[in-house]
Order: sequence, then C-alpha cells, then structure tokens
Amino acid sequence: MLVGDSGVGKTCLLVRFKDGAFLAGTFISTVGIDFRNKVLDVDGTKVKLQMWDTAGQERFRSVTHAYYRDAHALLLLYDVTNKASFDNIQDWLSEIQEHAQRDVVLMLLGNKVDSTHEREVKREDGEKLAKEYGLPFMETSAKSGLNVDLAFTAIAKELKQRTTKAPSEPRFRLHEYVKREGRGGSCCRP
Ligand SMILES: Nc1nc2c(ncn2[C@@H]2O[C@H](COP(=O)(O)OP(=O)(O)OP(=O)(O)O)[C@@H](O)[C@H]2O)c(=O)[nH]1
Ligand SMILES: [Mg+2]
Repeated sequence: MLVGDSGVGKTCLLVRFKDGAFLAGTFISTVGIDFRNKVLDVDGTKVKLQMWDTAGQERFRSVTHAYYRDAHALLLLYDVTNKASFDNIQDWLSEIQEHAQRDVVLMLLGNKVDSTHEREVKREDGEKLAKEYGLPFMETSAKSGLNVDLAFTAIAKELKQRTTKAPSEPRFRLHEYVKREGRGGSCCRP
C-alpha cells in the first residue's frame, strides 16, 4: 500500500513500476483507493503483488484508514521538492502506528529526485529521519525510474521470505539490500 501527502507521486510511482511509463501532464488526484496487480519473479518464485494506491487528500483519510489493517507492506512517500510533505512524515507514521499491523513492512521513499533544481529536502535529511525510526530508505523518481523497481522488488523479497522461508535459507535483510542496491547514494554510484 502506498501512502503519503497528495501530489508526492504515489500513483506515478506505481504506474512506472507496473507499466514502465511516466504519467506526464495534468495531475489527476486519486479518489479513495485504486488497486493494481503485478506478478513478479522473485528468485525463481512467482509473487503476486496486489498494490493499493491511496489518496493523499485529507478528505479520503477515513476511507484509507480501513485498508491499513490488511496491508502487509507500506511505502511511505514524500516529495523531495516539497518540504511540507517531508514534515508531514511524522504524522503519517502516527497514522501507521495507529492503524497498521505492528509487523507491517515499512519503507520510506523520497520521490522526484529528477527535479534537482527544485529540491527542498536533502538526501541526508531523509536518511536521518529514516534512521531515527529504523526504516529502510531510498530516493526515487517515477519520472526517470530511479530505484522504482528496486523498491517494489525489495518489498516482494521481504514478503516472500516471511511466508515461505525454509529454516536453512539465509535471511533476506531488507535494510542491507536497499542500502547496497539503491542508486544515487553519496558513495560511488552515479
Ligand atoms: N518531476 C517529477 N514529477 C513527478 C514524479 N512523480 C510524480 N510527479 C508529478 O507529481 C504530480 C502528482 O503525482 P501523483 O502520482 O498523481 O501524486 P499522488 O501522490 O498519487 O497524489 P494523490 O493521488 O492526490 O494522493 C503529477 O503532476 C506528476 O506528474 C517524479 O518522480 N518526478
Ligand atoms: Mg494518486
């Protein structure tokens, strides 16, 4: 399930992952909740992801609350070109704490990193917040596709191992995977 302020790019991120395209043009705000499916091959096993795209607008909050309880994973988004969406992450985390399962897989994403000139939230600030709450974190772009497949694949891997892992298999480590595979880091990747 994707959550976060209206306009941060939840629908675009999902469309990028599902169809490999970017919805340019006018912004059509999601009403209530939309469902999309995609079957992924995760290490040789087919995993069907049912993805719930929620409306960020306040007036739909009571509709979306009802879905938290059934979500196995949450992608919490902010927009790196909109400081307010980042400041609201704490409120979203409270919502999640109140409505979601305690063991829900949670990941923080800073979207729209392609808009370098309009950036208002530094990568380090995202990292710091994620660390504070113990969340895996990545910066993404629905426009360029940066880290989009990776975010969903990481979630799929984590969910798959939660349901099917044999005791002899090495444990999948979501934090480390995201850190290792994520692009656009301060280290050596472009
Ligand atoms: N530059 C850039 N623009 C983006 C990106 N992702 C989304 N946008 C733009 O941001 C606007 C909002 O995107 P949506 O995906 O519809 O936002 P949302 O989070 O689904 O909003 P709600 O449905 O209202 O909650 C659109 O005009 C998109 O074109 C991105 O990665 N880069
Ligand atoms: Mg939307």
